[in-house]
Amino acid sequence: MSPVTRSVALVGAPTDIGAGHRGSSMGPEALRVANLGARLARRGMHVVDRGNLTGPLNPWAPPTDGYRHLDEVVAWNTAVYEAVYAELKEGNLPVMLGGDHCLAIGSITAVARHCREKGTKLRVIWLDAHADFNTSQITPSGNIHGMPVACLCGYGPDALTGLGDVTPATSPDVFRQIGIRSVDEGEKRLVHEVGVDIYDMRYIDEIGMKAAMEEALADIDANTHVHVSFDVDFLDPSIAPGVGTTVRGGPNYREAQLCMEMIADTGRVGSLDIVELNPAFDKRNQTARLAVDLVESLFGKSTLMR
Ligand code: 6HN
Ligand code: MN
Ligand code: MN
Ligand code: MN
Repeated sequence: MSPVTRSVALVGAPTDIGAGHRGSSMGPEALRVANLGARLARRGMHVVDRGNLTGPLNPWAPPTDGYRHLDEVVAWNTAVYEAVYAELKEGNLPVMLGGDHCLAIGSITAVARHCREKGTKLRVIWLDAHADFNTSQITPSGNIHGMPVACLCGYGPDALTGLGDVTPATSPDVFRQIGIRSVDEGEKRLVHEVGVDIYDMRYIDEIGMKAAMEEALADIDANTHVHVSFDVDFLDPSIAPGVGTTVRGGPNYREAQLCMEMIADTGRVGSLDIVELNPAFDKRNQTARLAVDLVESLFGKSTLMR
């Protein structure tokens, strides 16, 4: 671990604009109630909570041309992009508190720009049950939280693929997707076509979380910025019921903890999204508390005795 005190900036983005269920708009507050800031401070980090960004309300409208709420999604992502870029520019480690996963378009577009300016290599560790690689042509729902990785790789509407300094913001080789177990028909064809590196649950079950993570983290070096996009539905719903899109067969607590500890061991984590937490589906904030516990592991809390 680096000896310098990391300055962490919490940036709330309270919206469910890209989701198929209402309620992830309450995610930032649930994470605060679960003591995210104090827990990270206890790990020796300097934590500032920037409060919440603002943006349009959710009109809860049907899809138009394959997208639900495109204008509102653009507005929220523009706010996230600017806020996350400003934190990186100041040397802070931004933690974007979602909100649904469409907001990763803004945060990762900002991180990609920061990496280009710094000359660092970007790696995105995408922890999710879903590949989030739909387009307006193939989406079964029109919900943009199913599209962020595609948008970041240039497959999406101009207003989202061109949010940053360069279009597209990233490319498929930047991503390592872990925990995937629910991918739509057309989406599956597309991720194969563009070559996204996916560590699905079948693979993790067969070789184990340790070997899977060793592969996923293999080419991270001293000049790599690791961005973690933590969709809470990555976790098995038996331990994490507080999400709108539960999919059975996810990592258990020990697997998730190992995954986070191994990412922490790289020492290269430079930014984080915590998304899709939906308190309307949670029980006594347990999923928020679990997410906070795992984020502590991501920032160096270790069960290791040797
Ligand atoms: N997430 N593949 C489904 C869709 O509607 O596109 C679900 C997406 C879920 C997205 O959980 O971030
Ligand atoms: Mn997701
Ligand atoms: Mn998901
Ligand atoms: Mn950096």
